[in-house]
Amino acid sequence: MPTFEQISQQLDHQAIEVPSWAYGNSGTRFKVFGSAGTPRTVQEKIADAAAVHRFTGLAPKVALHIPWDKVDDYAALTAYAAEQGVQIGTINSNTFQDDDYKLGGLTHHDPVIRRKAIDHHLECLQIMDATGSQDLKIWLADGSNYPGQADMRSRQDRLAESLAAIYAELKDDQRLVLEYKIFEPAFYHTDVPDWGTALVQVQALGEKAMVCLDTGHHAPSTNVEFIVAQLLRLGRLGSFDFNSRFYADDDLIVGSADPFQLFRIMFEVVRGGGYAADSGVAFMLDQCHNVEKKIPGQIRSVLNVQEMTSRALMVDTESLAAAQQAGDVLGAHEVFMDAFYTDVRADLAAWRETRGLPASPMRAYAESGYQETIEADRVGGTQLSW
Ligand code: PSV
Ligand code: MN
Ligand code: MN
Repeated sequence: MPTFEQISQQLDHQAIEVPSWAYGNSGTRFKVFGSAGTPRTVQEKIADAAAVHRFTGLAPKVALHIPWDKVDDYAALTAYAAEQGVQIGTINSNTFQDDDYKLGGLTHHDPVIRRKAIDHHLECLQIMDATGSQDLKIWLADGSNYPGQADMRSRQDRLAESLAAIYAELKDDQRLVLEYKIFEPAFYHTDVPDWGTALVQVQALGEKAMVCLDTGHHAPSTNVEFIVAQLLRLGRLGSFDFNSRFYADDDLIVGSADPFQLFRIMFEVVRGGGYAADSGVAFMLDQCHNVEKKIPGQIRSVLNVQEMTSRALMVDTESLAAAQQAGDVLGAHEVFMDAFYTDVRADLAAWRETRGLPASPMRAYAESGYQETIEADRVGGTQLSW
């Protein structure tokens, strides 16, 4: 098995994009809890994202969600982010919080609503021009609750037309990334429920259209790493929304519910070339911190991704291939598990110190006083949700 030393240089380029909404208050449909220090402005969300990067060196970009993060001057916001030491990353559209979208957005039967949804995406593209963002990420709440409620088939056609209208406005260096989700908020059918549908839709658009894989968006027991392998094989894995789940789209800290799954996913990422610095795969978090503090929640998350990436890089691929080739079932399995069971935490702590980072970002954050400062300073104004 390769040693940590042998793989450690490959950790240098790791970058995980954090979501602006992770810093806002969140909750369930039962209750959104307020918490001291929660951002009241988009700038405060960006400052918190920058803190995650300062303590970990892992999170140089923050994704925005429009209109949650709408501002008047995106050039000024981009400059503000740079002052804080981060960049604005993916722009996420949002057609799920407006009454007009009750029965759908890009798939709606009414051309007026459809046009409104398309125009929202064109506005997102303009924001990307101002922020220098590469990716427009589209997740749709579109679907239906009752059999017969909607014509599922014509909605696919309308989706294709709407996406084509948006795709036509992309600049050469911009991409459209389509995110699928099995259910919720629609409970009977969802217009982009799975990777197959997302793939069919993006393939019809062209080379700059990709699929986003949110790890919480599958049926229980789905082999998510198989989907990773397949999308990479087809050159269509645009991004991840990392989180973990016990039941549905729980949006918990990545690697907390099932670290082994995160390891298996990262192994397929590495195996398929998705970890190369120029692979075009954007690694993002999509999480909400309902009960834990948000900044340490994000720090824990990026560290979990780093830890499982290290272990995945340590799989002895030569021995694995040899065992597979020899039909040695348990031998191959053992090679795989050896890497998974390797504790790299002390190595990572030392690695961080050689790069001027705190050995324990969690402890360093707790001792830094940042949390106390924001809790004392951010009184008054309205706390943001999501
Ligand atoms: C939908 O569940 C989703 O995963 C999409 O990425 C949304 O943009 C995000 O969550 C919002 O929280
Ligand atoms: Mn998501
Ligand atoms: Mn989700």
